[in-house]
Amino acid sequence: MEIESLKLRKILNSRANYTVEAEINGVKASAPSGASTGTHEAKCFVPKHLDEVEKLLKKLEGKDLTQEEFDTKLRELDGTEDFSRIGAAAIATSFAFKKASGFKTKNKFPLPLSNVIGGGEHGGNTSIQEFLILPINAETFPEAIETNRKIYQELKKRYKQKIMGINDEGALITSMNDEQTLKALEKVAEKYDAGIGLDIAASEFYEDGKYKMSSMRSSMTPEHQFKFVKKITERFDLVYVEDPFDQEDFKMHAKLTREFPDVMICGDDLFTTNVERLHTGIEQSSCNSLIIKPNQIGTVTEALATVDLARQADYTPVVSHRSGETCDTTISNLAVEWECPVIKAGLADIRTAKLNQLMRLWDRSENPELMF
Ligand code: 2PG
Ligand code: MG
Repeated sequence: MEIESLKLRKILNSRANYTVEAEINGVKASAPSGASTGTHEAKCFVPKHLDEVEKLLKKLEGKDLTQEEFDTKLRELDGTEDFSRIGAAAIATSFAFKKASGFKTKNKFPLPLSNVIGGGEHGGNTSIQEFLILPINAETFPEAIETNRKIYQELKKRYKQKIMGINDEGALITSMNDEQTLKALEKVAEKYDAGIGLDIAASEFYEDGKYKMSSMRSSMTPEHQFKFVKKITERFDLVYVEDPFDQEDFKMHAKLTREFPDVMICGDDLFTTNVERLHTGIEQSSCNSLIIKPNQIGTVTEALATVDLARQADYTPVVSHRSGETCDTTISNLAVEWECPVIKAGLADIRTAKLNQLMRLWDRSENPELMF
């Protein structure tokens, strides 16, 4: 695609912080941002002198490039390993380029994995960051959305006295601790035939060799953490467990994957959408699934390379939003184009943009089907 015009600007995100919006040939896209970020992620900040970054990237105007060439140019112009020069402008422009060149439409759709109760870095009283539901028995995308929506609404009604608000991802904040939350969720999820998942985001409470879950008043060694995760996975029949251990602990992730080969054991902070880190994971058999957040690596091309490697190694790619979001819907289209069986997003607030985009694509598709 020929780049006729490229512009950058600051816009607000869901946390009332600034993020970067890019506009290429009149098509806009913006960068998301995380709160529980992995150490090995690309830097996704708003550059202090955005006008200078814009000037730098404007060198690409007039060029006719493929997505891969465009993303390589971004790397060259930035000149650092982790995009510490152009920050969030990398993923914003890479998304805008992809959007402007068009997505492939397919008829296979991801299953929505929805964050319904939350805590940790996103706000809430649990140390576990996300209590998720996966509508494993849904036969269509609208049916899947309806299951998750009903669960969210029923939680709101049933636990009214215990609900204190909603957090950064539109998930409910309650007065319950982690185990009480699981018990409460179990009742509602069972009723609607959905599976329960967790994003433990354990790196956020791993300190000096111990997992310190303040909500549970516990401080656990890695072995104890393993036993705890094993216990709740069995007791609540979890279908999905993300980041149960620290982001450097490939071994423990491998041990849990051996124990539960049929549960999606998913690496987010562990892999950071990075091919090299996924290679390490594959060598050690750590996890059988991974989170795909394009802004963790900085470009669409590199995120796709990670998806390709995941597929070769039989890891399930889960395309995911970030806790700091905009109404950008690029990841919804990418989940379809890349045939990723699951998409992780919230159900309420600004997050509906991603799910509504998938509703539209489903509606327009001739013979749509769920991939999961
Ligand atoms: C996660 C994400 C999204 P954040 O940990 O999976 O839910 O959170 O964007 O804050 O890293
Ligand atoms: Mg995560």
